[in-house]
Amino acid sequence: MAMLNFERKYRVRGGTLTGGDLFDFWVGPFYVGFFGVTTIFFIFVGVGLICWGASLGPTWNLFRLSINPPPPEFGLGFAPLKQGGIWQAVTVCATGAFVSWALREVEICRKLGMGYHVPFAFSVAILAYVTLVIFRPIAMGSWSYGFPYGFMSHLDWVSGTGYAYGNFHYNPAHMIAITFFFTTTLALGLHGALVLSAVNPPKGEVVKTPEHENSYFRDTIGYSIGTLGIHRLGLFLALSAGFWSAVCIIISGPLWAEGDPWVDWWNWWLELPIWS
Ligand code: 07D
Ligand code: 07D
Ligand code: U10
Repeated sequence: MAMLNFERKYRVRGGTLTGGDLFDFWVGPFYVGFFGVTTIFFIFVGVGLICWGASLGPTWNLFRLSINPPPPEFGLGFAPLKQGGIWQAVTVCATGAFVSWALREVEICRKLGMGYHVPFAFSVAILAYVTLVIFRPIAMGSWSYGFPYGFMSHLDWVSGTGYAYGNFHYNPAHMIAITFFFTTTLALGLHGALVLSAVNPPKGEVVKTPEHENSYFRDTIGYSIGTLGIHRLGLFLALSAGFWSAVCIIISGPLWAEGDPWVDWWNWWLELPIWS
């Protein structure tokens, strides 16, 4: 069915989570809905606050702009706007916008009668963000542990936090997360390549079937996971990458901070009796 016909058929009322028919309409290609309105609200307030924060600061240089979290002395309290309060308000807006976006995705899934896989997947990204700027700062007793909102400054934070825990590469959950990230790109590379090799042949050649795809991997590695299976695996790999990222940072500080943190953690391995 052509897209325009399909849209006419499915663009009907219903499936909303809240607000009934209010906002149950489209603007151009975009579905609006109650959560579309809250998304736009949080984007405008959040971006407005960032612009205001920038206007106070020493520069408009996009690489140097940074909205910083409050200094440690404010603990978990509210900070004055110009001393980290803007960061706190932007954090509320960003979280509000991300959660609204996920709920708008849920409403679109309901309208289409589809599963909730996409909003579920986005929720894992939101979990990683919220772990960095809400859960971990709360566990550490101060908002100052959140990352600053700036192009370069957020990189400084990653580097600084990494070195604060010795060698961050020794963090076992960081290792698992990285392995999942690498495996995700490998799987997507293989999948994109396999599908194109089968269904996008040169002019004049016939399109191949899923049996061709299965046979390719059975011939190469002895097993094919199948056409549905590769999408399940891809989703699992990608979500695991985000999940273990959240784990690797929430345990850095709240759970493990002694000595030369992540390097010393491995002492249990060095001390295993089998080595002596
Ligand atoms: C391709 C989908 C499109 C999204 C894009 C990002 C903004 C910010 C603000 C210019 C894959 C849109 C960007 C809305 C505009 C200003 C001031 C997604 C795609 C194109 N980072 N990070 C980037 C964010 C964290 C890290 C780039 C966001 C953590 C490292 C971009 C968040 C840690 C490197 C960016 C976030 C961390 C980057 C490209 C939130 C650990 C890089 C992102 C909300 C996760 C790379 C200069 C991209 C770079 C980079 C955005 C969080 C580490 C500016 C929105 C604190 C090491 N990050 N980041 O393509 O070039 O994502 O940085 O959590 O090397 Mg980051
Ligand atoms: C948080 C993004 C959420 C995004 C959302 C959406 C918009 C809208 C609009 C485009 C999680 C935002 C949307 C704004 C945009 C439009 C229109 C994603 C998030 C909700 N590391 N490290 C990780 C590697 C080192 C350190 C994660 C590799 C060093 C610290 C990942 C290497 C040291 C932290 C990872 C490496 C160090 C991390 C990041 C290699 C520094 C974290 C991915 C090869 C000296 C962070 C939860 C992620 C983390 C993290 C990979 C090196 C420190 C596993 C491959 C040794 C402090 N590192 N790292 O989490 O776990 O995405 O965050 O060297 O905090 Mg690391
Ligand atoms: C997949 C797939 C598959 C497909 C697919 C795809 C996965 C096999 C069938 C999909 C994949 C692709 C298309 C490939 C490319 C995708 C990526 C590389 C991922 C990254 C994506 C992007 C970088 C694009 C990001 C764009 C976004 C998020 C859209 C932004 C839009 C809005 C914020 C508007 C949203 C609308 C809402 C909330 C409600 C509607 C309301 C209105 C329209 C009212 C008007 C509002 C305004 C004028 C204000 C808008 C404010 C904004 C934009 C912010 C302003 C910011 C400032 C700085 C000022 O598997 O199958 O094929 O296709």
